[in-house]
Amino acid sequence: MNIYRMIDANINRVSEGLRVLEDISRFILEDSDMSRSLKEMRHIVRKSFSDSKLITFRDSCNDLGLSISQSSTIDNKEDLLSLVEANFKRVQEGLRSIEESLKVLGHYDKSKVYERLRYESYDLEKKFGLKKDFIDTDIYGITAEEFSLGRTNIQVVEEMIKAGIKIIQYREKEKSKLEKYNECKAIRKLTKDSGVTFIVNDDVDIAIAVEADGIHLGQDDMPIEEVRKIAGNMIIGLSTHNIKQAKTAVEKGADYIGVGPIFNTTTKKNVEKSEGLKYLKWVSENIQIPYVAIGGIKESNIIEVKKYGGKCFAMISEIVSSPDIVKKVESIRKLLKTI
Ligand code: 3NM
Repeated sequence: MNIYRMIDANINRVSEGLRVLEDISRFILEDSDMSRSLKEMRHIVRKSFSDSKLITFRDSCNDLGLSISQSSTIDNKEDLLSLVEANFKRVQEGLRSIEESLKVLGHYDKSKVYERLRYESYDLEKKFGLKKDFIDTDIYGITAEEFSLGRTNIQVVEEMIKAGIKIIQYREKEKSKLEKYNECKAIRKLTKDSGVTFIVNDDVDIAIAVEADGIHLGQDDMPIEEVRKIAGNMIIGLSTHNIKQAKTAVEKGADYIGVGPIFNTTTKKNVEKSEGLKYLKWVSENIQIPYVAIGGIKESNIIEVKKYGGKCFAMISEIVSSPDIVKKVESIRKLLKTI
């Protein structure tokens, strides 16, 4: 049956991806723990079929798996990071395909094993330590059309990109789903063409549909663990307002946290209170994942935020309400260099 051939091809794909990653961790990064974990995963993938009837189908179609792997250009990567990313993707896609095929065949227990392996692979990718540090940048731009002086979100994003902002979040509370989807699709194209990280606020479905780099959640949104199940390895950010929320975000697997509001803001409705700068200082000293300071940050107070441990600064009104976004960003950057 063709579905067994599909499983076989994917077993090969997953094992090959794991082998490449294992070799990188062993010979280049010299990370024996990582290399062992990847090896164990590879053995589980191989072994889980050797004790089953499926093996008969595997042997009969080795050629297919081989030809797929030989025609693949996945290893033509110019740098290690791209190679690692591509191979984790290959592993995760293969695991998902096997998982779904097994469900169709009625092998539900085995399909659960593959689902677990897929989640483990997300963790390993994070631990691999080669993931792009997407927040290793100074300014985090966020859209808000109502404060954009009559400009559209698309025009503002174009300005932000021109200004050299490297991470942009689409945040729009009042528009319809379709309007948001259309804008996100256009922004995805602009950000992709310019190598800017693109995050969608709240709407996990839109983030997935437009292939955004990440999704940003609030405390009242779906739990991170659930979002992780559908968003896979996408960046997941979470707004936090106090120490307890920050600790929980880390435990639940957030890739970064928003820390705020640092100062009073009228941009976000019903924002939770926070100890602002004091909370930011605590995060800077105690939290190991990336964080972004947010809430009421302006050119006039950003130095203070930096002194309390701010490294990446999210600003809405200060940027989108500026008549000349390029000049505003230039001026903020110049100021940030003074301390
Ligand atoms: N989140 P402005 S404060 C979207 O504290 C948002 O989590 C916040 O807008 C939080 O830069 C905020 O105009 C609004 O003050 C930030």
